[in-house]
Amino acid sequence: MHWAQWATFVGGAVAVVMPAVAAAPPPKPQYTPPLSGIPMPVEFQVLQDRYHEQILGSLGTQGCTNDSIAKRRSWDDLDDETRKDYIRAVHCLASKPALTDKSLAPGAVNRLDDFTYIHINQTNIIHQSGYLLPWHRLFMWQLEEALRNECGYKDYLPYWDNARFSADQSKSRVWDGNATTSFGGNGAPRTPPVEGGPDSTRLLLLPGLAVEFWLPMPLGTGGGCVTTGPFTNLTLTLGPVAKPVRDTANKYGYLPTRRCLARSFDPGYTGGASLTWANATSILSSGDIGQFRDGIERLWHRQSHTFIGGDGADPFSPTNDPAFYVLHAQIDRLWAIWQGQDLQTRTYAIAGNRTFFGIPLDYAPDVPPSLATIEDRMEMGLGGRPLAREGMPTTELGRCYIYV
Ligand SMILES: [Cu+2]
Repeated sequence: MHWAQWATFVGGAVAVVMPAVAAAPPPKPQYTPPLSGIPMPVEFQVLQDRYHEQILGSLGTQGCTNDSIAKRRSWDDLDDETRKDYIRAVHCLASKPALTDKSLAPGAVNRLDDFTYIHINQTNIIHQSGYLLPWHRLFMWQLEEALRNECGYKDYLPYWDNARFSADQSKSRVWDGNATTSFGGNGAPRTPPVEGGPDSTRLLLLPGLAVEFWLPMPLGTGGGCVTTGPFTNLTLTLGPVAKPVRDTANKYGYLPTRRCLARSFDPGYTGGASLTWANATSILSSGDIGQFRDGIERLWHRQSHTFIGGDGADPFSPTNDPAFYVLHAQIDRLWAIWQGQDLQTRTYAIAGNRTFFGIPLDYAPDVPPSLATIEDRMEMGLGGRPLAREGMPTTELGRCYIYV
C-alpha cells in the first residue's frame, strides 16, 4: 500500500494532497492530531511508522494481504455506530450460555465467563512469565472472533489509548460514562467510606502459589457498583479471587458469587505521571524481549489494571470487566509495535519463567523455576492447546491485523 493511501486510514479524516507533478516524490505520511487527548509525539510516530512499514512489507499476495488486513483502532477513533455495535456484541456474549464444563466452574454462566474461567485457571502461569504476551494475544483474538462470529460484530478489537489520555483518563470515550458508547465510569463510593483515602492499600492474597504472595492494592476512589454506562446491570458470577483473607471454600472463585461490576478508579494512575507517551516510548526502546516484557508488565500493564480498580484489578478475574479487552489490546499493540521494529529477530522472541515470577505452584511445590520456550504448550480453554510461538505473529495462523 502506498503511504498516501495508508495515511487516509491512519489519520481518519486526513486528506492527503497528491503532488501536482507526477514524478515528484510521494508526500510524507501526515499525522493528524486527534480531536481529543494528547497528540502522539514524533518519537512514537517514528516507531509506529516503522511497524506499519515492516508489517505491510512482509505481506504477500495470498492469505493476509494489504487489502485483507484488519485494522484495530483506538476506541476514541471509532464512530459511534461501531462503538454501539461492540457494546451490543459484548451483551450478546453475556446472554449466551457458557461452554465450560460446569464441574470445572459452577459459576461459569455465559460466554464471557468461559474467558474468565480460563484466565483464572491460567493466571499463575501467564503473568510475570514468558507466556504473558503470546497467551493474551491468542486470548483476545479468541474474544474478537467470538464477538464477530457468534454475535455479528462487524469491526475488530479496539484498544484503549491510555497514553493519549494520561492527563485525565476519564476524558477518553472509554470512560466517559456514555450510556451506549463507553464502558461506563467509576464505581460508586464505598459505604461507609474507608479509612485512609484512595491511596491507602489493602493486601490481597494470590492463591495457588507455593509461597504466600500478598499483593498491595490501592483502595481507589470508588469500590462500589458501576453506575453509568452500558454495564450497570451486568451480573458477575465468577471471582473475585484475590481476597484480603484466605478463602478455602472458594479458592479460585469458581463457585457462583452473584454481584454487580465494581470499579475504583485510582487517581495515582491518571493526571500525567504514568501511562504517558514518554513511558510508552521508553518501554518500546527496549533492546531485547526480557527488558520489554519486564517494562510493559511492571510499568504499563499493572498501572492500567490498577487505574480501573475493582473487578478489573483482580489479577485472576479482571476479565469480568469488559474493559479488560481494550486494556489488553493496548498491551498487544505496544508488543506489536516493538516486534515491528525488527520482525526477523523479534517476532518469536521470548523471555521469562514458566510461572508467576518463577514461583512454584502449590500443587507442584518442588518444581524449580524454569524458562519458558516458544515450543511450550499454552492452555487457552475449551481444549485449545497451541504452542507459545503460535501466539506470536499477527499476520499468520489465521490472524491478520494491524494496529492503526
Ligand atoms: Cu491476564
